[in-house]
Amino acid sequence: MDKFTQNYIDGFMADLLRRNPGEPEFHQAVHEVLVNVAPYIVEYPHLMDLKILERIAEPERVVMFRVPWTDDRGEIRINRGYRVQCNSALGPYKGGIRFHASVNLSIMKFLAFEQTFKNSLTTLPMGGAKGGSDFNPRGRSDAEVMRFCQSFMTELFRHIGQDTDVPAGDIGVGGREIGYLFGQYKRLSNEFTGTLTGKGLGWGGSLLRPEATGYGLCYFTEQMLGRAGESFEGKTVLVSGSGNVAQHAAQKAMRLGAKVVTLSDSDGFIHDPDGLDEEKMAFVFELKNVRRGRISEYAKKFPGATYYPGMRPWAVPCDIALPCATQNEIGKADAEALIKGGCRCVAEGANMPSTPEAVALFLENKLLYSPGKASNAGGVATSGLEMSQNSMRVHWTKDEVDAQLRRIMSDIHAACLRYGEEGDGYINYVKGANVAGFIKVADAMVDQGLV
Ligand code: NDP
Ligand code: 2IT
Repeated sequence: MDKFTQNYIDGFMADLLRRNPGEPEFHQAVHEVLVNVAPYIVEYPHLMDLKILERIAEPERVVMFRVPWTDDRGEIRINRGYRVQCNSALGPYKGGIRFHASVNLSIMKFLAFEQTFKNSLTTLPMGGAKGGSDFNPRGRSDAEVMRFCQSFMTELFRHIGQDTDVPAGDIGVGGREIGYLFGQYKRLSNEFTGTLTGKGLGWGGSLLRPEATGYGLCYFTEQMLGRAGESFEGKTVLVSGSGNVAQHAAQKAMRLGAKVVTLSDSDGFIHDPDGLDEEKMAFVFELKNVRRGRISEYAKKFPGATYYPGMRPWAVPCDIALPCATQNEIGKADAEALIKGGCRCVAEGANMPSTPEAVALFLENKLLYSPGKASNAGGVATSGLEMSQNSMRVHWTKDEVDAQLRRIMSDIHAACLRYGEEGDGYINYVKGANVAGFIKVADAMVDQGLV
């Protein structure tokens, strides 16, 4: 890299750190994009003069609010709510809501920033946002979750709308929570609109939205493998997490002929050397989505499997890894273990699951490696399809949605190839996704003037 570009990167990061102290995840996400798009910005100096990336890294609006609620014992609880509306150059703000004890401003800003580039890659008209709360739904009754969601929405509702900002699910927010949030939004606004996605199928939801992130991840991975003359057939696959994304990634990989041997949660992971099958998958769906149990129960039910408390799955030998739990779940030592265990492909279902050190190792060792903003975009893309169906007041069939999801994942793959080719035939999907996602947002911002 030439000195001018390096100086631009160094100056940008110094300014970002000064303006946003104590936000390590946000710094990490911006830095990853910056190093890839800086050469492009240097090549097209009007983007530097117009401070396009500086503007993208300053969210258009950040809302932080008190969320008071009462637990089942009558005790008053206080949580903090967030909505970070990062960028609206391409369409209404769009992005999930996360309920997890770890939620803070840094995590919300990193996710909203990532979402802006991801949504650009989907080819659909959506800006980028993220929201959430440090509320921990684990162990809470349905009534407590409902009261929390109602209180959260009582403030959020004034900041969102079908043409303004359309939230959806993320960690800790699934069908149940979207139902409670939608009910309260409808009550306060006195309108039945498509202002949230991931809705129930009977009241405006899209077929395949629950499956879309995991299925889309596998469609993208198929494209990567296909280009290298390979497929899922007969491959050993590690999946982390056991929530929405992990469940459907595991199910699709299995149906495409892979042997999926791990699942996890924040307490540990299970290793099933025989691999998942339809019966085991049905158990996992019931365990996690109906009983809201822990993944350790899998090993009690299926004695061929072993539960490893307090550990992550990355040391299990494999061909393909699909991290689907949370940010920074693959560190340097985990990446080394994956490579040592024979892993040739890492496709991210979670947002930013690999640390910068892990990403560097994947790229140095020329793995097929795709960042979340490319390979997990199928979820938000199908949210975009849900918005279209709501606006048109129609309901597409599963096959119609699936065909569009496959087309979108294939288009994202093509965009990565276009901007990620390294000359020797190796595709740097990180660079491809960052540059392709950036160009569309940047061009729209140039067209729309200084706002
Ligand atoms: P869920 O809440 O359904 O599942 C999350 C899973 O990850 C659970 O198994 C959870 O275990 C585990 N997990 C969460 N936090 C941690 C942690 N700190 N350490 C270890 N494990 C953890 O969420 P999703 O499946 O929806 O989301 C998973 C990832 O995918 C996130 O990064 C999310 O941002 C991303 N994503 C989600 C999309 C969607 O459509 N839902 C779309 C695109 C990306 P436990 O039960 O122990 O907390
Ligand atoms: O990270 C993500 O892309 C999501 N959680 C899905 C967002 C959405 O609006 O469907």
